[in-house]
Amino acid sequence: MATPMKSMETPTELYDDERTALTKEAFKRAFLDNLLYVQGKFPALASQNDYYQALAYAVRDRLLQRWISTAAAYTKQGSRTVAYFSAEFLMGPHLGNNLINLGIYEQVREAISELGLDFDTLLRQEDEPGLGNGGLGRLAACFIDSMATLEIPSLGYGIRYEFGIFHQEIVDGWQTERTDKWLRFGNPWEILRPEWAVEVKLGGHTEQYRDEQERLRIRWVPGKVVVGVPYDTPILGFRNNTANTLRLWKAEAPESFDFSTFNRGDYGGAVRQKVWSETLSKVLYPNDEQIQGKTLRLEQQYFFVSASLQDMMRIMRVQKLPLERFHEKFAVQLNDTHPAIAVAELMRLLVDDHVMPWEQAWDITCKTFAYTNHTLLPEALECWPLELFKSVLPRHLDLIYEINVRFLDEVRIRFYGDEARLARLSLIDEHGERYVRMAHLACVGSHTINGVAELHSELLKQDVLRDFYELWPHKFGNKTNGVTPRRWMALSNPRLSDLISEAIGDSWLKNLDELQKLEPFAQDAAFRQRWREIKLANKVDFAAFVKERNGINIDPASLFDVQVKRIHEYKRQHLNILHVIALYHRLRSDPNADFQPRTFIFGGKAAPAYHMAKLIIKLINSVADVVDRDPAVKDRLKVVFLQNFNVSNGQRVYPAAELSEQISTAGKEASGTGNMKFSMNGALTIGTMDGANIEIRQEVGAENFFLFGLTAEQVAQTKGRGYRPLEHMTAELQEVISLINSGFFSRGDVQMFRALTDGLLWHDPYLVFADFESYSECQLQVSQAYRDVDHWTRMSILNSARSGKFSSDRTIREYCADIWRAPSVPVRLLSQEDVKV
Ligand code: NBG
Repeated sequence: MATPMKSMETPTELYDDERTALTKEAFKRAFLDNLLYVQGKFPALASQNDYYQALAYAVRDRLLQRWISTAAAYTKQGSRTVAYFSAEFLMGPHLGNNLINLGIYEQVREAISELGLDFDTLLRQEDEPGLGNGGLGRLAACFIDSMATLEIPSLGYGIRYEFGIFHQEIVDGWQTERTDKWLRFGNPWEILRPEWAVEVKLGGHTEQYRDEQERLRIRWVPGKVVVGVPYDTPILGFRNNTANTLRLWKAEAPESFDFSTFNRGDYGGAVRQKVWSETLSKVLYPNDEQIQGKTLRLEQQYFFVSASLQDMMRIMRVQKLPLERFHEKFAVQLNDTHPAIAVAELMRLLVDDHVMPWEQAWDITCKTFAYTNHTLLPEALECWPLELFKSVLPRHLDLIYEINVRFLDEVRIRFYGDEARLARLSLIDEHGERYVRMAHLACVGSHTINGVAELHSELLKQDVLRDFYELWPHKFGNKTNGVTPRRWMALSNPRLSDLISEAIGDSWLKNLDELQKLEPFAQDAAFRQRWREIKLANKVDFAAFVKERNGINIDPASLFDVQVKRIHEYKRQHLNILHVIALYHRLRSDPNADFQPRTFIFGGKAAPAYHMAKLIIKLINSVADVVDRDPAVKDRLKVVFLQNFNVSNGQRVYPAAELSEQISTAGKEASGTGNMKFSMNGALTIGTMDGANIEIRQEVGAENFFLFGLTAEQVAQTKGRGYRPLEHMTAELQEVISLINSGFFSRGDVQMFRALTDGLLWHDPYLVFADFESYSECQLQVSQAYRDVDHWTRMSILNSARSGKFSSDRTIREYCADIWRAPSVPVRLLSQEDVKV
């Protein structure tokens, strides 16, 4: 592997003492010290993981000074702080990224190899913290990276799941899940802060009482109490002195034993309480875009939200700020509705615990929160059955009723006599079984509501949140997603990053719009040649990785066509694989056909209970298997399913991709962020008019984008007319379906894929058939375009050059300006003198 960003090595001053100096000698010394004093090993006994840990601790020591300096600067300034509330943070490995941001990647690599160790092997030892499902969790990670880079005081608040997203293994073509034991060897990047632990109540009931001043108050008598213990991870800015904090909560029992129960001889009962408490932060729910109405999930959400709000109140106390100024001190962003219970919890803390008048508390609450919606899929909108909700959060249900009564009073006056509208807007769904609607709670309690791409934000206003839009149009806006170019270019694609820096200087990593300066280079034949060589080198690396993982050979000269993302019907991996089968059929029917060799690469996890998604994985693997064994298509067609797609594997695949598949049914993908990573790294997109694809196409130019399929409007019309998939059946599609149903890909088992093919023939809710022909044709254009090597390279360079908009720095600037009103606070490094005890 090449090393990231040779040109970027400009280590800024750090502590220049013997322990943390940046000289290679000091670093080696620290590394070997850690091996002995932290890991308790010496070289003859040390494993690669011991070396990784020793290295990670040496790096951590070198970033703590920034962390302390940042804390000091923020405390002194009393600055406004963004609190990003998210049930998921899909961080990916820390080591490489921290080295990039500190500007010491190359130096450390050299130090390690001078000690006779393989640096890349050590990097690979890190078990990535996979505390998220997909786009939503990874967005949170990109956002906190950008906030640190832009020097915005911020805290990420979430859950320290003991088990993150499951590890996917393919067995006989089927997905199987293994628990993700990412903490097994310890986590050198986090620091436990037991002194800031807080108690969180759950269950029980409420009662009225009079306090000493004879005021009537409400007391929540909980059924159980857990302790939230914070674990802090520093989040470095890129080449500045900022180190913000990601604070994740672990659930523990209040006492390690319930001694009264124990003394009665009920050892089992005593332990049960402890075990139950720890269950709370045990595991991430592995569903994206599908709610699971489980009590434990609601408890998790409330647990981290309550712990975080209490923590923020502690910070106010430390800084001697009155609670009346909570909204001035903190801007809270709700990452989807998962933390929406925060609206009711802040009200409870202010009204019940701090005896604040309702109106004032409500004013503070509404000025504190803003809500981001991430999906239009109805099955993902969180609703809690009333009884379940009451059993976990009895006090909050009362508060929600009160919020609702006051809210509906307002609506009644605005929309005189419109009873249907009242029912639609109510925080409580009263059709049949009653539910608490979390999106409604988020909308009512937030000053701003945003979607994550232009189209998505429009559809929110027209569709899912239409009534709220009609009520409060001023609350609505758009914030198109972005991704961090530090991880997704500098770290993962060092060759390309070095070439870019050589051509236009290296400030593009802080200001991605500067990539525009690459445009003239698209006309430069020598530059194009180097651009191609780099893509080829990345493909060769990736082919070696596939060989090691899947045991198959793929040809780096073939077109690398990639679809990596969660497996979901709306994302239409089945559209892709049906097209692959069509190509296979063409090749078998006409062996001498003129054919552009292609390697189709798939990757992604299916929610464990999502049978159709798992069947799609099985079909992809079955096709891969047949194609691989068939000499008739050898060297022309290959299909690869990459196991366990995660951040680390993403870092390998984006740089090697040439075609990016963004083929969701229009109107279904809120934004997409993988689409941006591909484009930055010079892949061309084949895609529908959906999510951020539309904006990517607008930026890179229609002539540098392969568009196909129905628009969101046409999708709606088609469905409105009563869609019948069979009307879109073509001769080729017929062959494809017959081949699957004949058992050709399932060793004669004609039943295996029936659920899939029948689903398409008779329902096809995501309009695979309606778009199939348009997709096939567009793929032909791709193949033709690929043959014009120079033209393709020009398009590739322009994709990268015009991807500046899709930096998460741009997104965060917009959030800061329009929603958070949080100014930046540059950090000055403290000297040793400043921190002397
Ligand atoms: C996802 C959307 C993506 C979007 C990410 C980040 C959920 C609920 N939503 O299109 O499907 O890019 O959020 O905004 O995971």
